[in-house]
Amino acid sequence: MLDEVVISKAITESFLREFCDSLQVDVAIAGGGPAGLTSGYYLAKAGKKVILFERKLSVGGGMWGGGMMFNKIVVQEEGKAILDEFGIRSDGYQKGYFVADAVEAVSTLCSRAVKAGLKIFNLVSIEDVIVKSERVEGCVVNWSAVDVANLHVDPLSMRAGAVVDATGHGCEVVKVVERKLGGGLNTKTGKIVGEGPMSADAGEKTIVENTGEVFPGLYVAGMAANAVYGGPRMGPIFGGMLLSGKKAANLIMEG
Ligand code: 48F
Repeated sequence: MLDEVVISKAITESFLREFCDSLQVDVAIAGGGPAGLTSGYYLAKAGKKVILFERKLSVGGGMWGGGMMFNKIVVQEEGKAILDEFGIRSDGYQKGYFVADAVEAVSTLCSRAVKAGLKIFNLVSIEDVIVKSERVEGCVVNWSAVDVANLHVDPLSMRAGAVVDATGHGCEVVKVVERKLGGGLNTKTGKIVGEGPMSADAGEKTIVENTGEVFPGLYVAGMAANAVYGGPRMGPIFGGMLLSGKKAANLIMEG
């Protein structure tokens, strides 16, 4: 006969074992959109101990909804190579444009990343970072529900060799560093420049250029990179997100 207490113990004990094991990692990623998942996949595949915190119940960020809830995504030639590597099917639309199913894209990115070794904690937000000797050395997390309910509950902290801000348009982790340290970012103003209006081609190019270490120990990837460095948004073309996630992973592995 199934015992409710055994079920409860199985969940809590195995969750807490993995949570404790995650208090000291090589890389912590904020945000489980396409950039964060891609970064996590390449880092985990290379043998890094990597965890990802996603504020919402489900990962995938802005990818599920394609463009204006038409759940298809577009990628260009360079992005297609990453779709192929993950095994995400796509159809040629016209020269240089490929269309994929948004649900297949998110679910496959997530599945391949987790199977490569990425540990995902959903329903958890990164709200702060640990900074020592002017270097980000970890992140500070809390249940998203605490924030939603506006409860006064202290967070917990975990140490990480590198933190990746893949929080999308909000560039939330970089914002915390800017606010608390009064700037000091590796941008032309030392502060967040802010994202520009829609320009698909320029946005896709600059997002890869803008991916990198924005403060010692803190990397920025995906739409957050253009929000920090002042690149344009690009709408529902997603190759740049995948390429940016891969670039952030490579930079961390080289660094
Ligand atoms: O927004 P999101 O999909 O970011 P991305 O990977 O991709 C951007 C595209 O979806 C789209 C676009 C493409 O043309 O412009 O917007 O750069 O995913 C970001 C994820 O981060 C989570 C958020 O819920 C979303 O799933 N997130 C945001 N802030 C936090 C967070 C936080 N502080 N802690 C944890 N997760």
